Amino acid sequence: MFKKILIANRGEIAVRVIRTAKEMGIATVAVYSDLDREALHVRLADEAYSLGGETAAESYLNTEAILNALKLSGADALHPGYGFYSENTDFARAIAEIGVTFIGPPPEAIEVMGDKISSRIAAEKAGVNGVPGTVEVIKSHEEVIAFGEEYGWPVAIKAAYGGGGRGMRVVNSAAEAKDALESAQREAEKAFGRSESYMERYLTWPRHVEMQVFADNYGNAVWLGERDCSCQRRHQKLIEESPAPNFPDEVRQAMGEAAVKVAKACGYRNAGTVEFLFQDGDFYFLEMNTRLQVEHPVTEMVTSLDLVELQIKIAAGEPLPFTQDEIKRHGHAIEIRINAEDPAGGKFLPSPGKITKFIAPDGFGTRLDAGYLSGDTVSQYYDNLIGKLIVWGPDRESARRKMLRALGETEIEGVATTIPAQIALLKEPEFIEGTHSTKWVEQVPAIKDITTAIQPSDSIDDPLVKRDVTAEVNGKQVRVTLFIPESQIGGSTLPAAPSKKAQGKSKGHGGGAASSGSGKVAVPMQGTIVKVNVEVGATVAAGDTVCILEAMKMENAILADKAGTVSEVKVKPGDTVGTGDIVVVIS
Ligand code: MV4
Repeated sequence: MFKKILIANRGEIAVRVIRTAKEMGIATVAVYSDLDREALHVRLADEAYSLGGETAAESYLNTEAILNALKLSGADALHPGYGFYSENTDFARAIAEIGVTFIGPPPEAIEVMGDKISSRIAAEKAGVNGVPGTVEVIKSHEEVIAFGEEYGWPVAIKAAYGGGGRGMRVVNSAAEAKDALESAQREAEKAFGRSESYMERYLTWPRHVEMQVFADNYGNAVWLGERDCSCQRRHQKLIEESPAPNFPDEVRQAMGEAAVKVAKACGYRNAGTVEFLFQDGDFYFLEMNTRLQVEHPVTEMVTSLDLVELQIKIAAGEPLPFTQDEIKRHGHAIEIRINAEDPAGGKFLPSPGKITKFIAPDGFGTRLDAGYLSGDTVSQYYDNLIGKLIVWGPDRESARRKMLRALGETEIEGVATTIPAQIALLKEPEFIEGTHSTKWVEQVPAIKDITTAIQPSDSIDDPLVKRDVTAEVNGKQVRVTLFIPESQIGGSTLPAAPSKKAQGKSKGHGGGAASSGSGKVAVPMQGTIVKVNVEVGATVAAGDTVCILEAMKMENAILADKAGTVSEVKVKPGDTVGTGDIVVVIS
């Protein structure tokens, strides 16, 4: 077994892994960016190493800094969590080269499942079908028309090297084929650098049902059960549950066996998830996620298995400790993702800031996996998942009621959260009946009616000031870096220095409230300008798009807040902007 695991991640998933490693008697090593110096995962780990930097690229994606932390700590294994390096085969190979075990699948399996066409071919070879369609790259729109005429409309055009719905177009008739193909290829080229597309029959009311699998190094592979993640908005999951509602046991069995076949076909090891679309009693392979997923706790709650413990044991070379027949599922689990986003008006705008109050729910069958406590700050630079609330009940309706009860006692102030949206969704008849689909959330009127004002934080930030001082440890001089609250510096003997600029804090949610009507058009969130629609001297009407901001994997139109003449354009395509930055001035 490993002696020391470095967790190359942050937030709730780093906390999640640290907890299990500690329970197994394994030492834990955290890594952190400058902004996460006092984050919960750092506080809980046995040791912590600075990566430096603020953005993900500067810190959690800084290979050299992580390799250095591995060397300094002497960790013999690394858990990547999800995101960041979890599906990066160059990184997995780089740590293997210095003798550190990557707690995850082999790089070859990650590569096979990394693109849509090769994963679809791998699944089909294993006898598991995707939605009826082609595995060849589309050469002309005539192929789309021929396919639609043969299999029926609508047809989905998808990016071969994409994901998350980008580069996907729904074609309803022959007349739409040409424009849709061109538009899909353009978006794929822009998003993924490759325009290749393929097509499938488009399912109009599918559910997203995924199957958790595990494989060891000795040819054993099992499925643990499915999760229904249909309740999502723009590919951001809001509610996940297991078992899937209205899901016959024969289908579960067949899907589980199909998932194991896919895993075996690609030489899979460790934890993986095979995603399917489910409609009218049939399921179709979509893709395989070669990592531990955010929603893994619902599987843990119904199987009573610790998936992180299993991951660590398998990576350490232990065989799966049970056979397929020994896996038992009982009851029903529901998870909601608590994101620092403001669902007001159905917009779900990022809401970073300091969590000034966080009262966690409790009680029988209630589990909170959070990466933050009261007083911690959610940075604009990372994923804004504060944590997950997971409940277990003997059946779906009791779990649903327990979730509403638990959400009712949860209090979060300082940042807005998605909780009001989840409360509304959990009360909708379609959710209660389990007749919703992946297209449902966007149609629920109650979501657009949410008026949650952000609970503002009135605490004044006391920025930390960095000081290098000389200290003596057992008589030996060492240079020590201290981070001291600015307010405590006044009367001290430490040298005075200009205070660190306070982190950009956004108060102007909802499309640049700070500039409303002023003509100073600001962006509501951090992102990249992908298009500028106006030039100096142009006449604009209020509501005209002045530029397109790409943020949170989506394009957002930035609108003129008043009519007038453009007097300044401060950005060009490719520029990165921060929350509240002014992009265009209208006079
Ligand atoms: C589909 C589909 C319907 N028919 N394919 C979107 C992202 C990508 N991973 C697959 N996606 C879909 N593919 C066919 N042939 C509907 C979706 C889809 C979806 C799938 C899973 C989870 C959420 C979704 C939301 C919208 C559309």
